[in-house]
Amino acid sequence: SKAWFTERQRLQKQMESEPLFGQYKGKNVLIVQAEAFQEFVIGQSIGGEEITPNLNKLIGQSIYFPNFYHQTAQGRTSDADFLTSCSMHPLPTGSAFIRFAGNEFTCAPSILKSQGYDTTVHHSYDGSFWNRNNMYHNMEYDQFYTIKDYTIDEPIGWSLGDESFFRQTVEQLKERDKSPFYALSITLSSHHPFKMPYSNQELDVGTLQGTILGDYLQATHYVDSAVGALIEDLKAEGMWENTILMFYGDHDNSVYDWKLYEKFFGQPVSDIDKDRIVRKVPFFIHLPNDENAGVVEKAVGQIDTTPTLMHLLGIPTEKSYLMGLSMLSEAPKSVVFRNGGFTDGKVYFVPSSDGIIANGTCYDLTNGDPAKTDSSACAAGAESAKQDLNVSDRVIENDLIATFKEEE
Ligand code: GP9
Repeated sequence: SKAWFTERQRLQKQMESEPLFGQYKGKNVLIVQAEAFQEFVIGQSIGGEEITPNLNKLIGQSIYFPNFYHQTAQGRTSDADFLTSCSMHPLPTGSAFIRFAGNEFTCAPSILKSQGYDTTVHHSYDGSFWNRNNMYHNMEYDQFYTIKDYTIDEPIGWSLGDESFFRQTVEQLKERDKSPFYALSITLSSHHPFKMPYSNQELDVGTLQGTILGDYLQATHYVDSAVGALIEDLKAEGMWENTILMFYGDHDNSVYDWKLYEKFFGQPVSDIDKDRIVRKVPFFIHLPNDENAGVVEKAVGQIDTTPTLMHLLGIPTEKSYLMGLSMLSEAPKSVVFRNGGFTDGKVYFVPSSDGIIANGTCYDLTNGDPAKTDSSACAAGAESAKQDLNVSDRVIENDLIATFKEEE
């Protein structure tokens, strides 16, 4: 496991000579982790209206990754947080936040704290959910703002509507008045089963009215408008131009009634499309002055989030234990899923339930429509995916980062 990380750190070190490394040194960072926010709604319309007009507009002003995959497992939102902040795989069972909150990790907040950043995390729900209180303490956040720190002036679903949540989060950052800051804000309004108050159901979803997918579209439309308001607020407060904003979805929506999706898309959905719809979430990086905007098609995953951020901020990671690689680098990479599947953008591997690689299904992605191909085309990638998952599990289950650090 140590050798695996030594090799990874060598690759990360190489990336320090790439053009974007350190271009945004010292900038503030605001991350939005959006509840159950999937990629398939981006760019789509229903009843003549765009579902996500604000995010659609943001595509032209950001680095946008349409092939960004969530890699979560049973730990759901906590897995997304662990993947993106700590750059390790989730566990095969349970949540690392709950099972190993006392371990040594090298997560974004502690790395940034050591670089002089003020680090905060904001989520308007009970601080004990997913064992966040303990895990965030371990991750060395300066402060965790929970439901106790918010005024519930827009009640939606489990707690507070995202629009008010964002507004109060910006107020909290203003009150702290510390620079540079790193803030993670975790939304909640679009939580399953996606029932929004009637007055927030703005779309005409037609025949999807009264279905869970129709409700989901209404919820994502609401989240999009909350993000639009957040951007306006950041501009009004003079924070927009000195802050890196990242936005990504945490995991899928648990809606697997494919008849509903076929109605929505107006066409049948193939097995491989189902797999990819479930796994893809959007990822945006907005840089000051809309710099470096463009769509990057390469396959990337949640585990690459912290290495990408460190790349932009110019913070070396060879003393950290991060399993991902910067999405901004040219280096080839592949995205590993907890079930042993993976994609490198050229092939996409769906493992069989017996775990035998030769029994899995390998798709060729290079000719437009994904086509089944011989499983041998995925064999090496699947082997390496298995190894990555084993390394991650071994390190977490035996608290090996603590050992590595002792040996440094
Ligand atoms: C609760 C929220 C939801 O605090 O993060 O978590 P989920 O149920 O989506 O894993």
